[in-house]
Amino acid sequence: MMPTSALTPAIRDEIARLGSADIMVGIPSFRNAATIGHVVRAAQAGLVQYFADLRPVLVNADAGSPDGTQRIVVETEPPDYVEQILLVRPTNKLARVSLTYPQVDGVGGKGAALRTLFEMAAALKVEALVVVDSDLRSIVPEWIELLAGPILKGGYDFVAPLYARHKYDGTITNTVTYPVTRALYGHRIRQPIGGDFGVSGDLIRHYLELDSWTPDVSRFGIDIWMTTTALIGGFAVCQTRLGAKIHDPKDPGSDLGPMFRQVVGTLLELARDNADNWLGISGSHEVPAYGFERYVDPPPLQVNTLRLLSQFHAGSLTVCETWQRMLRPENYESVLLLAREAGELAEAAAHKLGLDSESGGGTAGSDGIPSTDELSDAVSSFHFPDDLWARVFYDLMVSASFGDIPMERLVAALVPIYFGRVGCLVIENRRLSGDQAEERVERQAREFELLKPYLVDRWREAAAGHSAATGDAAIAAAAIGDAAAHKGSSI
Ligand SMILES: Nc1nc2c(ncn2[C@@H]2O[C@H](COP(=O)(O)OP(=O)(O)O)[C@@H](O)[C@H]2O)c(=O)[nH]1
Ligand SMILES: [Mg+2]
Repeated sequence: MMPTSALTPAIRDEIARLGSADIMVGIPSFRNAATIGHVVRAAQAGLVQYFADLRPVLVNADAGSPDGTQRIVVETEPPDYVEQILLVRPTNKLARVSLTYPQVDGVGGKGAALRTLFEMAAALKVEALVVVDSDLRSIVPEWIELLAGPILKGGYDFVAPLYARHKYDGTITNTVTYPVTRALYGHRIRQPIGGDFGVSGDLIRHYLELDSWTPDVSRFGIDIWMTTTALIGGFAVCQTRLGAKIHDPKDPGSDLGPMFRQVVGTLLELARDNADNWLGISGSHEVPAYGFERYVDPPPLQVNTLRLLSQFHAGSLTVCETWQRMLRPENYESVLLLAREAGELAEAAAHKLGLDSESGGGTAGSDGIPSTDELSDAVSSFHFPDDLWARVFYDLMVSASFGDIPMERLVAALVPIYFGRVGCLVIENRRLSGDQAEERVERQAREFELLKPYLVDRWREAAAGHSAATGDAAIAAAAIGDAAAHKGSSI
């Protein structure tokens, strides 16, 4: 269903006051008082330095943060500060707005904030919208050019970021969204959920017309939804080299569960409803990258690998039945064995390191908990194979589209397996350089491509069975017949 968008009277007033603009920077936020001032200053300076002839507007869509985030946006250095640091006099006055966005169908979150930004951008008829996160430390004015330039100068509709990230950062991207988007839709977009994007006016209008918006899209599903619907819609997509992404750090084992469910749930629903778009595609191709290459070392992150392995094991006790129903028998057996092994290794390691079972809850390298390396050394024999991970994900896709278990339950059951997979990657990458870890991500992505026929075969089989059972000829046609005739690129 198309979401109902009720812009508040305050937002309508803003739109009426602003009239129109050429370029917009949008910043979603929730409790980012400590960092958003820097992002606003960088965006302002970028608009003046690189797009002096365009009429700019900067909009912050906030969740109603109690920490003064919105006040900082409107009170951060006045625009003449830009004149002092750049020695450029702005030709056009910069309109700077902070507003509290309305929920979409009763749901708030990053995606709901972006929906307000899309509606404002469309109402103001902007040519390019640049969206950047409010917890960024590494943003510089040039990012505005790097994200809007391909749209304004190159005719692109969607600009995805390319960053140097620490080898332990971006785990949802590395294990799911990058390899799956690449294997399904054939485009090698390295950061499909990076958070910092450029979008053309045409694509914004397309976004507002789609009826695939769900509650998860109103939350953290928004990024994969934007990227995937741009690909499905055939829009011109490129990447842009931004350098390092430095933002508020998150430990995958404690901070990323809900985000993982929202991102993966969105990816699965889009795959289910657009099978005729991806069934015929094999292989993948490079996506053009804009901007000069950079060499940077992102700051290190700590990950509690013992906790990841313990949570994988805990999953085998709590959601084992769902695993059994969503996975093929041989994959289920392998996952169960691995989860038990993870539990044993984590327990032995905790004992050896003198940690009580509670310490699994702390952050590696602090609170008396050993560093990522020390924890990982203690469980170094743990190995979760690339091909098993790909098969698990593909089994999940088939179950989510044709099985009788609700999507939320399936996605929740994948979370502990994802923890096991991430645990293995962190353990195995601990001695590798950033470049070597990147090569592992590529190897895994190739595995997803190699195994795509495994997915397609099972998808067609399940679709045929499903349509026989329900008499749903439309699904069968979409899944079997059309795929054969599909134009799909097969590079
Ligand atoms: N408006 C709004 N923004 C949010 C909400 N949750 C997160 N954000 C913003 O979305 C961006 C990305 O969130 P973050 O937690 O840094 O996620 P990550 O960096 O992608 O892991 C940041 O700018 C957040 O302030 C929310 O509920 N409402
Ligand atoms: Mg962040």
